[in-house]
Amino acid sequence: MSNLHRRGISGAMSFKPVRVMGVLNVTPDSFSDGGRYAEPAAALSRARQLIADGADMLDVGGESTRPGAEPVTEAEEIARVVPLIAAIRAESAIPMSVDTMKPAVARAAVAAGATMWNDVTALTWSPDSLAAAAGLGCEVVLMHMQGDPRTMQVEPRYDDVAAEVAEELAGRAEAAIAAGVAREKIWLDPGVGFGKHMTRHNLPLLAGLDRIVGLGFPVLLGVSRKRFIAAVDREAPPDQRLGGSIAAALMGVAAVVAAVRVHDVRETVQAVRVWEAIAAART
Ligand code: HH2
Repeated sequence: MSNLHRRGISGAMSFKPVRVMGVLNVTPDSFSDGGRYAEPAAALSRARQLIADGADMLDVGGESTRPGAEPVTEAEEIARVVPLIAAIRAESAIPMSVDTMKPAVARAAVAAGATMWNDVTALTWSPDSLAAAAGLGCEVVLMHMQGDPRTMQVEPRYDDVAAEVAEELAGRAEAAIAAGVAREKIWLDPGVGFGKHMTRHNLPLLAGLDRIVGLGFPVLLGVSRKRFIAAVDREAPPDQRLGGSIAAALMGVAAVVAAVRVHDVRETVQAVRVWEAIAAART
């Protein structure tokens, strides 16, 4: 059975709508929204807007992972994300991840109400990461990256990108389980744009998403506003990449990812609901 069939047509039993995760970056330098929500009041009102727009989950980040980004101290990152997570939790039960590599930030965020640790280093940043995730008992996203944010775009190399990413993610999932993370808490993410050539790697990775979905864990896909969109079409700043973001997110829906991580929640929710409604109407 094709993935398309699994997502939409094989009957209500197997039909699971894709979830939309709204991005909330409280950083001065994120690639598409840096500086816009650095003030606490602006960040909280953005969170409310994302929820009103139909977000099923939120992802709060206090350190940019864009290529070449400078690291942030633990204390600074905690100061950025923890009060915001607590303020959102005070008014909403929405599932919420913290986008961080640092175990101390993840611990503080979960104590404040985060339900998921989104780690772009797949629990490799610190020797304490695996044990910290096991101890927290929250959901955890293991994202694939070749290299680290400062150097990852210098010269990424793969022979078969989708197969290699799938194999490495399977290895990280095994490591997490061996360290005591419950299997059902683990999500995988192919890490589009993280140590991948703009078109030579990101496109075959997206075309081969079923390799990663086939590992049997829920998959989170982040394509929103990423640079490869401008490389495929024409040069455009991040906030003018909505069409490409939606097209790539729908490729994920077709491949049966569990959730898409996006900046433009309302538009993406509308696109995936229409996609799913048409798929469900097939006979
Ligand atoms: N992409 C970004 C950041 N975190 N986490 C996961 N799991 N998957 C992704 O694809 C992903 C991620 C980059 O986007 P953004 O948060 O908008 O920018 P920045 O890292 O500059 O804050």
